[in-house]
Amino acid sequence: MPLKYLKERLDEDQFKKIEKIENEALHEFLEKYIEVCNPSRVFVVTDSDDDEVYVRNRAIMYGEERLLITPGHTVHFDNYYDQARDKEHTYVLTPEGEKLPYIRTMKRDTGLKEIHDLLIDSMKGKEMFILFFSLGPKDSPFMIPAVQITDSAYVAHSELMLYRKAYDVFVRNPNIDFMKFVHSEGELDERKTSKNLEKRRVMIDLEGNVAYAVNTQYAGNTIGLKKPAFRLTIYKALKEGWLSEHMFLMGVNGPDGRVSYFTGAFPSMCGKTSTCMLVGERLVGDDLSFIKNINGEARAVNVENGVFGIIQGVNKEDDPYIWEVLHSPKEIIFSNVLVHEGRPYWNGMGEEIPCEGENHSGKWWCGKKDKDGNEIPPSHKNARFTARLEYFPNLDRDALNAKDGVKLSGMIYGGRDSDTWPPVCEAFDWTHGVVMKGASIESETTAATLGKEGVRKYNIMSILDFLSVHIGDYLRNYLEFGRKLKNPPKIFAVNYFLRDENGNFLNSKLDKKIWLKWMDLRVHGEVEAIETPIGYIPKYEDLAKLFREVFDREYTREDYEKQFTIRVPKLLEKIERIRKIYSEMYGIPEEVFKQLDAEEMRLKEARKRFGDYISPFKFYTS
Ligand code: SPV
Ligand code: MN
Repeated sequence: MPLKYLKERLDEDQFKKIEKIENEALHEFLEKYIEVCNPSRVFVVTDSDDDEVYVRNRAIMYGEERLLITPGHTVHFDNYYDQARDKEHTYVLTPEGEKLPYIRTMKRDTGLKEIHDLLIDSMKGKEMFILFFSLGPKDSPFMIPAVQITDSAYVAHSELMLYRKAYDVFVRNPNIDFMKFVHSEGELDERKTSKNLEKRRVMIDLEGNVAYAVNTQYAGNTIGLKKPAFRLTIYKALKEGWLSEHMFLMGVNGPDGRVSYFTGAFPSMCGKTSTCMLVGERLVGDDLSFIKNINGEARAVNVENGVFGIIQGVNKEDDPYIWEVLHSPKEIIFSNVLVHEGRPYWNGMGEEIPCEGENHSGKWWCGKKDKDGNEIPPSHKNARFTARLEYFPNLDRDALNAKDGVKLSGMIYGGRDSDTWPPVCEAFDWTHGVVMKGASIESETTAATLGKEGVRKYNIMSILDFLSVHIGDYLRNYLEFGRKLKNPPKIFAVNYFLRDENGNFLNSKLDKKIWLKWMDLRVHGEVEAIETPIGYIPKYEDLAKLFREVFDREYTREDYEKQFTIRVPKLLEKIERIRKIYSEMYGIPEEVFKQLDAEEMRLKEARKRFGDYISPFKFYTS
């Protein structure tokens, strides 16, 4: 009897919290992992403020977080070699370990055995936290209830800031179905960071609706509700016919107080955060969106309730909202930054950084090298901040809390592309957009990632790292989703990284605001556009007007012409690359190849008429 077992293992006050929830599956789940992980105490986190304060205090008491000078601010360090998602050791468990393109899979039985062996006694002498959340707004058609078990007070604390607490949902709804997350940071070293990194594992059990992480603390591996859950929700969305996407959600302010909502998918470090945080627009979410068909309309919500954002490069001028949040006395966890005299510092903050302190490598000084001889920067390039969305002055609160989500006007896809796509382009229709924009995203590697710079990497919908289903099935569901909508969102592609033949960027950082304003006008049918072989692009006159209105800036015909030139050879090369990728997989929907062929034909015809590099003005009258 699970409840009997729990009564024996839990203190009376903690057991009472569990007893209030009538849910056999939950009781069995807790019994199983208390037995396996064998913690010395268990704390059940309800929705009360007291419980939250308890978790926060434990994070400090156990040394996983340390107080900084500003009230509410703490710092957390991950192991020097535990600074990012561990793709190598993340597995999607499939019945027989079937291969899926671009996904690391493992036979379910084997994976479950491996992870459970690692979990045995993993919490001995430690405290287990049990937490209840809702992915998406509570009591909404989007809600997915979830339970997290973890022995990390830092992980529990982070989740309380990033997700909607939902203990009450479990109490009110006996036997509600839920997603499950089990995490143990494993043995810690003297700096309170995970020690046995060679035994670091993340396992996604689709069939059991459980995700596991062990011997790691880095949030991208351990915060069950974030990326581990994402693999489970992608699978669930496929089964149920909706979309779970790696997308921000934002509102763009149009004329006369109108707001249009957009989602946006970008690989990391390609402008995702800077787009949804644009000054004067409305932030709803920065990382994950659920999109459902509600009465024939595509409606979207933010899965989360907070931001786990990259801190490198955040400065006063470019990121005023984030800067303001990071400098207010609010609850913020800084991770893997440099700390000197109780203050956090990070690369690219636009202020002088001290030459000593403590960072992810321990005691740090300017010029310090790691054991491979690499110079250690003040903060890790993936150093982050964790903050609640409610702190952001640009938050669209109503949209965040709307139970039916917001009506989606458009979906944006972007990547780092120096020479192929124009700055903004609207797809002809849903199918064209899904295939030729979303499923064709490529992004060039940057100095920030390991390996060679400027190498184009295929990254379908910017979701490749997280896919848990076959790409063909994923695409079929996407295509089908749009077909069932009365009026599908318009699909746009953007490219903030286009360069001229001398390698100079053709746009300034803020031009993206103009593209968004143009999209808003397009979704309301208020401006015309020019038809090109790859989709609709803006008319010069409309952009010039927007640049004038928004920035009081002149936008020249020369700039427009350079930016929106249709680069036929580059576009054809891209089609070749994408076609090759999809032809090497099985089970890809026929539409994918049809769209690629049709676009190739259009490009070749245009080349016959106008040549290789075609001025946008050429398409004005034709
Ligand atoms: C990303 O890398 O896409 C992130 C950070 O949002 S992580 O939580 O590590 O996935
Ligand atoms: Mn992300």
